[in-house]
Formats: sequence, structure tokens, C-alpha cells
Amino acid sequence: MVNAELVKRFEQIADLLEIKGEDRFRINSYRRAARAIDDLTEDVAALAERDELETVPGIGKSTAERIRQFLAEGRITLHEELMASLPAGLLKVMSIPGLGPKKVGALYHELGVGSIEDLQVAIAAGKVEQLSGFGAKSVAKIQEGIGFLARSAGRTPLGVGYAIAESLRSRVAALPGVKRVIPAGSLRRGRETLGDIDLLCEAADGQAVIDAFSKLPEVSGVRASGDTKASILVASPEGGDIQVDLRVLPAESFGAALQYFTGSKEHNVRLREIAIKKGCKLNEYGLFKGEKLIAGKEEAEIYAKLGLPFIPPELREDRGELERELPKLIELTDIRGDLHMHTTASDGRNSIEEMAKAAKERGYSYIAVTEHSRSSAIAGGLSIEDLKRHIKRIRAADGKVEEITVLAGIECDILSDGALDYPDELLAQLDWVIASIHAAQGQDRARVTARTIAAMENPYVNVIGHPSGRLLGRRDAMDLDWEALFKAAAKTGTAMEVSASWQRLDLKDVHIRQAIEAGCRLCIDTDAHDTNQLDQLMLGIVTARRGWATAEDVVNTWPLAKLKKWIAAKRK
Ligand code: DGT
Ligand code: CA
Ligand code: CA
Ligand code: ZN
Repeated sequence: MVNAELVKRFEQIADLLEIKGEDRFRINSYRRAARAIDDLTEDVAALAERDELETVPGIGKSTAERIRQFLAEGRITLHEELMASLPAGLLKVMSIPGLGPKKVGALYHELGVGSIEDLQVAIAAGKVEQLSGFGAKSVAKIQEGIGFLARSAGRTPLGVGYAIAESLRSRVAALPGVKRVIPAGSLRRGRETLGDIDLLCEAADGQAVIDAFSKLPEVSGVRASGDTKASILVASPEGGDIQVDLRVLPAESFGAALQYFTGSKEHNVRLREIAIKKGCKLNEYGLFKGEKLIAGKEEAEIYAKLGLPFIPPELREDRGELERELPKLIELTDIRGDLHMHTTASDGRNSIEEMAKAAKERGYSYIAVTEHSRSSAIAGGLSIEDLKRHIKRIRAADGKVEEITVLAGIECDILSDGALDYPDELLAQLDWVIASIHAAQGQDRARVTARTIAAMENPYVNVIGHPSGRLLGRRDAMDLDWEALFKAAAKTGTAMEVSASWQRLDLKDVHIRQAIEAGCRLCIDTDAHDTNQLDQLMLGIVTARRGWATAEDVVNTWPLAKLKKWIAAKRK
């Protein structure tokens, strides 16, 4: 959607103005406009068409003008001028976790830092430490941030890649002569981050498809282009480019190519060994016995001819999928409710009723509304009195919206000493309690582990929210003793969350598998802050499948009566 691109562009304009030291008022007008666009529930182009941009609070005359230029020309002159007036490397410096535009401005004006390399030189020379507003502690933080960027370099979060792949897929699918288009590679396997996107297309005339593909409007560069293959670049809304490879294949070998290019490489190596043991040869063109092609049109034929069950793409990592019996993996349609979401009462953008209706449209039979608790003040956390009133509002909404049960829940902070953010008497009035760590994530292993276990031991806590605390490409996980955690979760009857939020995917795949083996229950939910984000659930399902999860492992696949019984059992 164009909204997200505009938000990014306006935020960048505000950052660049701030780096340049422009006046507050101007900077804030772009920040406010970015937030206003982000909050829109419809496409900004539709608003512009009705000539209603200026009626939105936060969008003024000059920001509306920039929006219209962006819609018409795909660029904003001010943005281009700002970019040209500063070193190109500054945006990269801005992306270091913990470095805001103010500090970046100081580094640029005082020390001439225009890139990460410049910054490292300045740090090594001891110059940054002496700068006012910095000091040894913040230099250590910056260095940590640079290390983090280097480790996650070039990989795009799955949720971002999904959206890009889907828009390209539907465009290619609409080209003349195209039979089908399927994403392969790490995207099809549901890996949490993607190196690049691999699209496979079945069509007779490769050249025509490749030519049209290379000229799509979202293409920002062409790396390579042949008669059946092209590599192009698309700008990621997270900054930087992501590469997309398209391969055009004939019908006879489409299935074999899909198998090959889905990977993983490790899975393919093992599969080829199995083929050789059976006296066959497997490659991207097909499965052969001698010179004779015995499978190639459909991927499933290849596994069948090798005497194997069809292996779901999410399991193809050579983690035992070719030796062990496969579980019946959870599917999106198994989910009966979403148990983590925010409304306008804290930092969400829709009302309780709107969230409930949107959940009903997705076929759910229950949801839990879970605002932030009082210590999360910046996220609009509720005071004790607020929460009491909010519970009443949830009960009222539950009565109003039919055919779906709205549970009164909370996302309760686990404080730095392991205590919960509300007294037990108040938690007892709720149907569903998520306990999450949002502060002091840098504590040592013993402390963050003990904090989480202390929360599990509370009889009202049903699930630990985003247990590792990581943010993809932004923040590392906490240093936790996972074995101890899963043991405690199983023993206390506390579920572990699989947050489907595209920035989190937390628990991650290997921890999900370890949790299930330890006897834990999971809860896959979205942490939605608006109705659209309820659709992120798919990312959590894919992640859980990579952790070999079945429907039975996941509490929100259960009928409400069974879920309630499970909650009551812990309270006894
Ligand atoms: P990525 O892009 O780093 O997230 O990971 P993938 O798995 O998408 O890797 P990519 O894009 O390099 O290649 C797509 C698939 O093609 C890969 O999963 C398996 C297959 N493939 C690529 N190169 C090789 C290779 O040298 N040997 C084998 N057996 N398979 C390969
Ligand atoms: Ca790939
Ligand atoms: Ca690739
Ligand atoms: Zn939340």
C-alpha cells in the first residue's frame, strides 16, 4: 500500500530536517503527517481523489502538497533535495539502533561523520566519547548497535518480504501466457528473514515474461536479465533494496524446479542422496531413472516416487524431516481466536467493537482484548481504575457483538524484580492474562529467567508474551535459560506465546520445537494494534509449523469451553 511508503518518506524527511538542525515546527509537521497517514484506515490515494487530504488532522497544506506530488510522480522534491544535501551514508548511520537524528546531527556537524565507517574511525580515535551528550556508555551502545546491523545485514523480515512477493506475484500472474506463479526459497519455507525472494513462473514464452517483469513500476534496478531468468531490485519499506529472482519454466519441469528452488540447500543435498540410493538422479529438471524422466511436472510426484511423504516446505531444513515421522502441522484454519490485541484504550487504533467484528469476519469464535498495563506509560498503559472501567466496557462490547466471545484480558508487565504490574485481586477479575517483559531486558541470564518464571508461577498468568523480547533486525533476544523456562511453563500450566507480529516472530522456530518437546502449550496471536494487523496471524502459523507444532499444542485452536477449563485449572 502506498500509505506505508509515504509514512517512511515523511519520517525520513523529518529525520533529515532534524539532522540539518531545521526548526522544530517544520520537523514536527512531517512527523505528525506521518503518524496521521499511518493511522488511516483507507488508502491515501482514495482520500486525495476525493480532495479530502486537508481534512485529516495532522495533514496541513504543505504536507498535502507533498502527498499529491508523491501520488502523481512517485517522488517528493523536498525529499530528494534533502538527500542530495547530506552524505548518502547518514541514513545508514540513522538505522543504528539507539541513534536518533539529534545525535546523528551532532556527529555530522561536530565530527564530519557521514557513514558508519566514518563513525567507527571517530570512535576509535576517542572523539565521540568526548562529544557533549555522548560519553563512554553511549559509545558502547553505538558499537553494540553497529555489530547488530552487521549481523543482520541484508536480510529482510519475512512479513516485509511476503507483502513484496505477493504484489509481484499477482502482477506476474496477470501477464499473458502465464499459468502459475509460486514463491520458492526461504519465503516458501517461512524462514524468519529472507536473503532474497525467489519467484517461479510457468509459461511457454520466457522472454516476454522476463521483459514485462523487468519493467514493473516497483522495480528500482535490474541486476541481471536473460531469456528465462531475471534478478531485479525492489525498495524495501524498511530501507535498502531486496533482490527478487524470477525464473520462467516449462510445464514439464515446473515441479522439479519448485522442489529445487524451495530448498533448503541442506534438505536438497539429503534428498539427492536418497535418490542416488534408489538408483535415480534428482536435479532442478526432474527425477530421472537412467535417461528417463519419471517425475517433474508436480513437486508432490518427486517425493512420492522417492517413497517419501510430501514434506511441507516449512520442515525442509534437514532437521530430521527425512528420517522422523512427521506431525500433522497446524494450519491457519485451526485457529479459533486471537488472544492478544490492543484497542484505542491503550495504543491501538480501533475500538473493542471494531476489533471484535473484524475477528468475526475472520471466522473466529473468541478474542481477548489485552491492553498494556500501568508501567508501560508510553504505550498508554491503564491505571488500576482505568482497567476496572475497561473491563466493564469489554463486557458491554461482548454483549453487543454477536456470535463471538470477547474475553477481558490484559498484557501485564513483568517488572524488573519479577513482580506483576497489578495486584492479584485485579488480575482475578480478568479472563485472560498475558505477562510480558518490556523493560530491563539487558539484565543477566539469571535475572531475566527468574523474572519470567516468577510470572509463570502466578495463578492468573496464562501466557508469557513475546518471550525473548527480540525485534527482527533491531534488537537481540534477552539472554534466557530456555530449558529452565520451558520446564517451568509446562509445570505451571502457562503457555508460551508465538507472537505473529512481523517485527517479532517470538518464540522462534527452534524454540517452539524445544518448548513442545518439553511439554509446553503455545498461543499464536498477533498483538494487533488495528484490524488489518489481525491478518499477520499467518506469519505466526508458518513459524509454528517450522517448529513442528500441531493444532493440539496451541491453546487458541481449542473450543472456548476447553480453553476456559484450562484457565480454571491453573487458578485452582
Ligand atoms: P535466502 O535467500 O538466503 O533467504 O535463502 P534461500 O533458501 O532462498 O536461498 P537462495 O535464494 O540462495 O536459493 C534458493 C534455493 O535454491 C535454495 O534454498 C536451494 C536452491 N539452491 C541454490 N543454490 C544451491 C546449491 O548450490 N545447491 C543446492 N542443492 N541447492 C541450491
Ligand atoms: Ca531466496
Ligand atoms: Ca535467490
Ligand atoms: Zn501487546
